[in-house]
Amino acid sequence: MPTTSANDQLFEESQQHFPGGVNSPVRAFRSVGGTPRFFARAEGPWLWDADGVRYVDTICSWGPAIVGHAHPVVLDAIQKAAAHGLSFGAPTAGESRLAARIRAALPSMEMMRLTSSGTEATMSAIRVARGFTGRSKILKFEGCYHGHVDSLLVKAGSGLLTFGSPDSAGIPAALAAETLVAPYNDLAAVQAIFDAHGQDIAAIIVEPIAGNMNLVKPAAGFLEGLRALCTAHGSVLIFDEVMTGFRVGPSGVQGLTGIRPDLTTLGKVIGGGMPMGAFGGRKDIMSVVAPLGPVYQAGTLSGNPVAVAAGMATLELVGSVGFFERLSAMTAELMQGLVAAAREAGITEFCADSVGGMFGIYFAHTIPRSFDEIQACNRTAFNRFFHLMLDRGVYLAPSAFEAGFLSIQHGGEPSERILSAARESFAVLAQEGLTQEASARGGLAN
Ligand code: HOZ
Repeated sequence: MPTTSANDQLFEESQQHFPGGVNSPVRAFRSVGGTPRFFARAEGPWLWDADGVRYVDTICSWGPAIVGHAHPVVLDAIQKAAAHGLSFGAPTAGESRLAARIRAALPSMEMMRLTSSGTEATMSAIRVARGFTGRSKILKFEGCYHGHVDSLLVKAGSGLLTFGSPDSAGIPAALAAETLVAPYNDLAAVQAIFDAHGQDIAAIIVEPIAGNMNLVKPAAGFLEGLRALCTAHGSVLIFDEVMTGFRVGPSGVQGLTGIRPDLTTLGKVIGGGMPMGAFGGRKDIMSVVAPLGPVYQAGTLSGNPVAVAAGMATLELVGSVGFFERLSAMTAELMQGLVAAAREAGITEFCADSVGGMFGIYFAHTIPRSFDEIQACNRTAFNRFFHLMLDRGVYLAPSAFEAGFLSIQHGGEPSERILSAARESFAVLAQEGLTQEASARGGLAN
C-alpha cells in the first residue's frame, strides 16, 4: 500500500484553507510541479520538512536568514524583547537604535519610517514620491517586483513572472495607466519615456540589482543614467533594496555603486526573519509624511519591538569584521563550482552569477543581462534540475525567475552537499538530453 507523505497530507489540508494551499504564490511549486515542502524547523543553513527530511536551504527565507536560521544571538534578542511585551502601538527606544544603525550604513536614508513588510515600504515610498512632487506617474522596469502594490503589479517579476501573468487582475486600468514600464538595463528607453512624460513622472522605482526575475545586474551606466534623469526632471529616484539591503554588501547597492537614491526601501535582513520593512531618504522628501506633512502612512505593528530586536541583532552580526568578504567569496566559489560541475557533465548551457550572498543560476550560455534574456533561459532544464536537487537534499527556489540566497553558515559541509548534488543532477540532465548540447548528442527533445 503506498504511503502518503506528511508533506502530501499537509498540502491536501492547506488547499482547503488557502488559495493554492499557500500564503504566497511561488511557494505552491506550480511552476516546477510536485508537492511543496512544509517546513518544521530550520537551523543554520539547514531545513527539515514535515517528513523529517533535511535540506540545504538556498533561499534563506528569500533573503532574511543571512546569519543562518535560528542564530542564538538573534533568538536571545527576540526572547528578551518578547519578555518585555510583544507590541505597544507606541514608540520605543529600540526603533531609534535600529534607525541609527541603518542610517550609519545607508547615509542616504536621512529620515525613515519602519513598516511591517517590504510591500508596505514600497507602497509608502510611491505615495510619498507622489505627494512630494505633486505628480502621478511612476516608472518601473519589466521583470522588477516591488511587492504586491497595485501601481507596481504591472509587467512585474517574481510570482507574476513565474505564472506568466505579469499584470495582475484587480487593478483599475486608470491606476495601471499611471505606471510606465521600461526594459531593465535599457537607458535609451528610459530617456525616451522621460522625453515624452518627464514633467508627469513622480518617481523611478528600480531594483538596483534585480532579484525577482532571477539575479540580473545593472549594466554599466544604467543606474547613473537613472540618477541623472531624475535629477534633471525633478523626479524621485527610489532604490528598492528590500532584497539587496544588507545582502549584497554592508551598504546595499548604493554602497557598491556610490549612487545616492532619493528614497530607499528595505525589508528582509533588517527584520532578521521577523516581519519588518522601512522606507526613507532625503529629509525634505520624508518631511511630507504625517504628522510632519500631508502624506498619510501608519501601522499598528510598525516598529514592532520584537522585530526591531531581531533586526538589530542581525545587523550587529552582519556588521562584524570581514562578514561580507567571507559571504561574497563563499557564494562566488560555490557558483564557480556549479559551473564546473555542469561542464564536467558536458553541459555548456548553464551559468551562474553572484553578488554578496545573493546568486543566480541560469540554464543559458551567457549570464542574462535583460528581461528578454532571462525569459530565453531553458525553463524545462531548470524545472528538472530543481527536482533532481530536491531529491538530493538541496532546496532551491521553486522558480527559474527567483534569485537564491546563502547565509554565512553555508561554507563547508552545506556547500559540499550542494556541489555533490549538482554533479549528480547535471549528469542526469545530460543523459536525459534536457540541455541544448545534450539534445544535440541524441538525448530526448528539449
Ligand atoms: N516574493 C518572494 C520572492 N521574490 C516570495 C515570498 C514568499 O513566498 O515567501
